[in-house]
Amino acid sequence: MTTTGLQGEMPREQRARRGGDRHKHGRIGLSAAFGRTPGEPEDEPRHDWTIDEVEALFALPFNDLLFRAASVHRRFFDPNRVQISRLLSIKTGKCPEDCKYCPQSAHYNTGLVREDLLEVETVLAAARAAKESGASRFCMGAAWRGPGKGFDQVLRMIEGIKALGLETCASLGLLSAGQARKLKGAGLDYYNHNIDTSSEYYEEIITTRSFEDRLQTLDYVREAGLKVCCGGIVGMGEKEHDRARMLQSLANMFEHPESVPINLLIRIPGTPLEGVDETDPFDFIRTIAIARILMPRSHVRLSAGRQAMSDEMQALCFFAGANSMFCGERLLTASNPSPDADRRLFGRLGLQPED
Ligand code: SAM
Ligand code: DTB
Ligand code: SF4
Repeated sequence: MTTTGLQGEMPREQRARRGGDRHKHGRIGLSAAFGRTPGEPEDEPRHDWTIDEVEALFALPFNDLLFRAASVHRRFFDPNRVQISRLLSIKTGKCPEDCKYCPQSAHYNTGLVREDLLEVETVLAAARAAKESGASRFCMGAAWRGPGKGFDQVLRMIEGIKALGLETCASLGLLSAGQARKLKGAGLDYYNHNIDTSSEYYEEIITTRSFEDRLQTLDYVREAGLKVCCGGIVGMGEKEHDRARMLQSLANMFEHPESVPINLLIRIPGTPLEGVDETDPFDFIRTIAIARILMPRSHVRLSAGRQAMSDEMQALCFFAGANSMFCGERLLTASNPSPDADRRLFGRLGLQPED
């Protein structure tokens, strides 16, 4: 029986809803908004959030929500430390999947320059540079449905990056149980695999695989003993209810993902989502704050989309509990703020990289 996804011995989506009975008080009251649910040990992460509770958090006045999120953040983390990861696209473009947000899908013409799987040495040189620039984790992304030929080459990359003393993360698409075990054997620390949105909205965004497929891979990743990096995207035309359902699915997993990337959609010309309405920055910050409250011990990553954010918006994200980010001019294919801009921001906010 699989274990990661969502709790217990039930089908996954049902498991996501388990525990709803224990906290069936609909919209939470003010005391819960400012603290913990009565009777709940303060430091015990919960896995039984109801949709009503999560939606009630979205409905809180902004200041109340941020106060609560910042209070949770301070109980579990130094609020002035941010974990720094560096991202590299090791295989770029021509992906068979049809994710409507993605510049790398072969279904859309985004003008992207495609690139075959990089050589091990090229990746190790990038990892060395990332370490020198202060990153503690090196993350590799591949435009694959899942690993095929080239997988052994990726295993060698992981071994080499580990030997440099960096943490490793890979995002290679759907995995088999055996592939997850091989990644663990090569020394991989984290596997990134996002649920991206609510299970209901998922098929509006991707038709070539299902939400259930993603949960299956996450189960294999957990069973192999890897840490999970799993989050989603805000700003794809989803409703607040979908954001609440996405966060509920993450928080009700059997174990919370150790890393929760919250991406702001980068609207890429040529993708079906290029013309979607701009997201209200406060709604994005709310999503970060609620991720922090629901998954108090996880690193919440202020992930893609920082280039379109003001310094003030990023500062509010850090206040709301974001404590991880990608540094370096490039994410996978899209641009990211320059290291200089990030250094200035850290200086102005008194933030320090996490060791
Ligand atoms: N192919 C693998 C997969 O889909 O799992 C790994 C790479 S994929 C690019 C990793 C994640 O990047 C996606 O799950 C999505 O959350 C994020 N992403 C891709 N394009 C994005 C965009 N335009 N804006 C924000 N996030 C994006
Ligand atoms: C994640 O949640 N965001 C990263 C990482 N995991 C692999 C990827 C963001 C990609 C943004 C679009 C691009 O650079 O192509
Ligand atoms: Fe392919 Fe991943 Fe992009 Fe989807 S998000 S098109 S799977 S690279």
